[in-house]
Amino acid sequence: MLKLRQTILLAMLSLAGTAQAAQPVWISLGEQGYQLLRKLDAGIKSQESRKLAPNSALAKGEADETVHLVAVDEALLPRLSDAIHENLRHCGGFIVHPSLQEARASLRGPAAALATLAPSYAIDNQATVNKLLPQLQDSNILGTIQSLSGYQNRFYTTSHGVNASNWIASQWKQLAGSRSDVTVEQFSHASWPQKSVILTIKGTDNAAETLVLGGHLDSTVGNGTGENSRAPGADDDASGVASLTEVARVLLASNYQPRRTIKFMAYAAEEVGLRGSSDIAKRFKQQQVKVVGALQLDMTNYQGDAQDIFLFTDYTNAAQNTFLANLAKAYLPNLKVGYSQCGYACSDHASWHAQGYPASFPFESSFDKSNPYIHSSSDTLASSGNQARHALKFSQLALAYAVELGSDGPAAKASKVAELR
Ligand code: IPO
Ligand code: ZN
Repeated sequence: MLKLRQTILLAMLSLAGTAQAAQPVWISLGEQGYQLLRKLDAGIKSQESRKLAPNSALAKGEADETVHLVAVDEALLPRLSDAIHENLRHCGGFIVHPSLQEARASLRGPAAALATLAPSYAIDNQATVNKLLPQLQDSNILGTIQSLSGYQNRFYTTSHGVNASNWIASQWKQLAGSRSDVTVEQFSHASWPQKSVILTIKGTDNAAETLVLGGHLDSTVGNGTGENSRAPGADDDASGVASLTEVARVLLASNYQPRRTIKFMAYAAEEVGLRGSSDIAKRFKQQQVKVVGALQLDMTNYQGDAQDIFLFTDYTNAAQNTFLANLAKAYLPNLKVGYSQCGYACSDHASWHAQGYPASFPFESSFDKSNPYIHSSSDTLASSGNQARHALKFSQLALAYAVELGSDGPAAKASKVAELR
């Protein structure tokens, strides 16, 4: 009798399982996030844990952290994201891995960097940068934020989220015009319908080396975000995509031709574990694309603190961060630069960092004074004061970054020229 009841119960459970399409996925997360996860489901157990050595190759801020590898039901992820956001004032806070094997690899730390990646951080393109900087206009950024936050939401599974990706692709195609060295593509992800968008300006003579400037196109209001949820995501992260769109506009309108290849990316599915950028960074690593630097703009338009731009020191590359501080000093001397940390893989820069690529994350405020409206229906332009002057500073820094790193040719060629003289 007991046996029969158990069998029926099991059959019901498995039926319920198919109806809900509950999918186990592998995630990694820090100690605090793990404890919150166990509050949501006490049955969950870490498959593997690793204590990060205080002076490992990982950047500071990641020190002393235990990282856990856990299999969880995919349907639990939005609730986990919420719990982390509410309790730790973090969002995301975990990384989704496509397989146990890849999850294990990630726990071993950032993949070894490709051997050739050591760009010169010389600042020597003053003429171009100073000509282009004044062309960046906050009114254009404002317009893009308005359009993107006008979508009901940009969640990675909704029709609106799909439409927002298509809209960015069509805007970026307009910027590209008829230039044959500029392409716009949508990167399809296997597990959800929202595509990432990539605009590429092909390098003239050092095209294999690539710069990535990215932000995420999706938005969320956390647990249960669906077709009818209102998630304007004006700051998180319409602002970052808008800052980048303005940089692309000015570079293309001026017919700037980089020597290295420059890629602008609007990532899908950041809010659910950096999934879009993780797919792309892994693909690039697999194809041995020489990414000499990745810059992430996620939240650029809410000034929460006295300083203008905060460089996040964890999950980022210290040398590239110093380069950004030097760019600000050289080109934007009125801006105050601060430093802060997330304490976890808080945005898409962490996806590039995890693959061993140099990544940086200039952010709108310190961690402690960050925008309190994100992940709610109040993340509107009004909550950022109906302006885009703060976001403009990030366009300026990103343009200087794109031109200074984008204008470098192959080192061997440069020395050959020197020999001939
Ligand atoms: C984010 C949020 C707050 C802070 I401080 C730093 C970074 C990233 C935000 N876009 C997010 O929700 N990531 O999941
Ligand atoms: Zn967010």
